[in-house]
Amino acid sequence: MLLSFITMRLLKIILAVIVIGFAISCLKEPKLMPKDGTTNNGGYGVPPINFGWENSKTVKLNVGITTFKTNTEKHVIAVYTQNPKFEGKLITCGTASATNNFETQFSLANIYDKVFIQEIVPGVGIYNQEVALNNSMITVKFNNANASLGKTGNIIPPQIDTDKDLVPDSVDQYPYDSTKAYNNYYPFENSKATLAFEDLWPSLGDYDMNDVVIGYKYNIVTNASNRVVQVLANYTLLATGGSFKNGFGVEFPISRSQVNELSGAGLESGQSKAVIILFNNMRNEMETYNTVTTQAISDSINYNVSFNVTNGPLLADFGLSAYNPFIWNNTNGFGRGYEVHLPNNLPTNLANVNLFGTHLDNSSLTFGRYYVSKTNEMPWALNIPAPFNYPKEKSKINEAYLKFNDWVQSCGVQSNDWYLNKSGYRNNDKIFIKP
Ligand SMILES: [Ca+2]
Ligand SMILES: [Ca+2]
Ligand SMILES: [Ca+2]
Repeated sequence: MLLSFITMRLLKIILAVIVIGFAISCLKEPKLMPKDGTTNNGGYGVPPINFGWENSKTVKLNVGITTFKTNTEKHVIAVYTQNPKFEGKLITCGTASATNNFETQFSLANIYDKVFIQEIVPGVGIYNQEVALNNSMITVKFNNANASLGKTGNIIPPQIDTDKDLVPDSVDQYPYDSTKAYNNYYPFENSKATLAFEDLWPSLGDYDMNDVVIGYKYNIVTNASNRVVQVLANYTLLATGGSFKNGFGVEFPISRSQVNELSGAGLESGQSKAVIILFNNMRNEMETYNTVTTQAISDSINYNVSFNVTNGPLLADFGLSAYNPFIWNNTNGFGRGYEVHLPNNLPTNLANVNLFGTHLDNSSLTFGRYYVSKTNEMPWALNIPAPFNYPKEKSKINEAYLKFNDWVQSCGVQSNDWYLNKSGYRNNDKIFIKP
């Protein structure tokens, strides 16, 4: 009796230790290196171990249909944030057939916990399903019995297919081009995400996150077989809040040789993957910082970039995301090797990995850990999946955004909308708002 009581107590204590351990480590694998004990953490307090600083999640989606009449029949799958009748935004779309499910991969802001999926059957109608994003890999089946037929606009015109790519004109976003069929977006067709960088790497910055600020969006064009054929990108340089001569580029998950007809940027040599360079020195792009309200304000700088992809990968492999954007410090005494990426994004071939682990950087090729600091795994860059009003010069991000600490301390569970302009979320005195 006593023995079993002691055993129960022991079990409860072990369970409690396990639960607490999980809670402070963001439910991820244990940390591999000890923290160095210094206290410079940008005023965020101590973030939980292994906090990823991510405002978006990656979702792999596999949509199958069980009711094809013939092996050649093709249906279109479209994935929205919610029912498009109620302002749902299109994320991704493609073809499903009896032999191939529609597989896709996309990054979506953590504020979304479900998606709305349509199966569009030419000549018949639209079937709808709402799916919870409770897993990073989601499998969905349409058997046209578990889905409700759309009530309006459900008569899809007859299967005229002008370009003969087997996607009917009515659902082909390029009805006169057999090499293209669908548009896929990050973050959305009519909305931009924002990259905010600190540029003092491998030293720690002041966390005003405004040294380089870039708004951007992607349209990844796929063909009738769900393969990537073109990348259409738009970037806007919003702020250059520092005296360093920073450059900016993006690495894409294809080889350099697959890029053709690039316009609006340069294709960097010495790289095995496709790396496009928008500019080498931000001070040549923008005259003033756009972070100081008493200083003259520069216009933001717009870059339209496009390239074709030869032998393109499936969208399920290429994904829809920020890809791998980075800045580097082109100032005398630094150089091309001083790359700064989003936390735990890989360096490019041209990064100087001998700088890893120097000063306050805690990157390690051995441990597969990149661009987080020794002091509490702080990032040098954030990706915000929405337009973002960045802090003024020398205003820390957590003083400008009042829910930021809550987001960090809760491991991203609470206040995952910290960057939105909601009542009580911002201290506008600390935020740069263009007059
Ligand atoms: Ca077509
Ligand atoms: Ca087409
Ligand atoms: Ca700064």
